[in-house]
Amino acid sequence: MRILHSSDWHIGRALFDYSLLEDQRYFFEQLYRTVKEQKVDVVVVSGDLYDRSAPSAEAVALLDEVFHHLIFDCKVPVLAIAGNHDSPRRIDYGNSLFEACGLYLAGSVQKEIKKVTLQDSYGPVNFFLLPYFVPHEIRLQLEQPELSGFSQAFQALMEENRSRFDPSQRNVLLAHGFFMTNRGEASFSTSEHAVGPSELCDLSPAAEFDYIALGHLHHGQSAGLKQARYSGSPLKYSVSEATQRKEFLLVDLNEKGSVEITSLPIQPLRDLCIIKGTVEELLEQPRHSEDYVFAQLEDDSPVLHAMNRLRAVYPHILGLSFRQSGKQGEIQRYDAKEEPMEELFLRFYQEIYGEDAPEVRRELLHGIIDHMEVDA
Ligand SMILES: [Mn+2]
Repeated sequence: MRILHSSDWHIGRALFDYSLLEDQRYFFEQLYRTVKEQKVDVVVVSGDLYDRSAPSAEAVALLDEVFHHLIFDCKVPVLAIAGNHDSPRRIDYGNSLFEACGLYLAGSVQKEIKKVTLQDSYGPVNFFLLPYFVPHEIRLQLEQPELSGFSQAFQALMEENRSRFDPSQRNVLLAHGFFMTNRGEASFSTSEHAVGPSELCDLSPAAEFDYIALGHLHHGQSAGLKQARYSGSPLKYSVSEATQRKEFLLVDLNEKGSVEITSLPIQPLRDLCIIKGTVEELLEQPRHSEDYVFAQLEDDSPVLHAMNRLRAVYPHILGLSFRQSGKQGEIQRYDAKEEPMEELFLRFYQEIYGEDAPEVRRELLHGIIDHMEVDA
């Protein structure tokens, strides 16, 4: 059985002011092509289908279109769970009806983990769909108030479902959260839900699964066990993800014990890059001008209207930063207690514009300060 594992679609997400719906649509076209070309048997999505718990109408319509296309045009079943960005109850909507078409959704965590069994020539493959949970939900579901933390809650839930797990068959777990067996390997980006040590969930109780399809971390990686993988998000969803490589995972489960994982790179409509140089350099020799760019400016002093000037050449510029350290980049101190306000302003003006304020502006400034002092 060939599984395509993806996660963290975050449909409806915006990057600064730019809606990513067009970029997401472009990604889904690639998903459909890959499913057909690679003869995928089932698509699994490990949470964060939407970016928000109350997604926009456009986002809902896009996910609807994606599920429809995968099921009716690509003719593959789809298994998906809610992530921490999704509303569990909204993801649960219609799930018993949708199952008749081959769409299996798990929104809220239940005592009995949803189990979906598919068949191939080697026999059954059991998929366990565990949506994002917090320990409190497991305490309530299992009526075990003493459970503390993610690891204990997860272990208890696995224990509860042990009798439904046949280790002689092939078993796949879908889960969303910060699962690790080796913390040192984790790699985060700022677009993920803040991760603290208390959210770390030990994956060892699931060690018997043949494959664990994880979601939550946007950087594709192993979760300590070689058969436990984060597919990562399909697109770069924050500047901190600029250097990441985005991928689909193809997982081949043949006879029991045989698992092969292949990574397929995703080609974005627009990449997200960090560009470095002075404003003049970036304007004269544009690179990545069609991509989403974040400019790290290397000018010696602040540049007026830098954002607007760069936008003319980089229509998808996200933001910019000025050099923070070094003698020339040091920010001058302005202390109103030590210097008359008028002189302070003129010195500031000189620094920003590189020239003294003309007479007309000096007069204007003088008038304003006079007025303020009278008022005070
Ligand atoms: Mn998440």
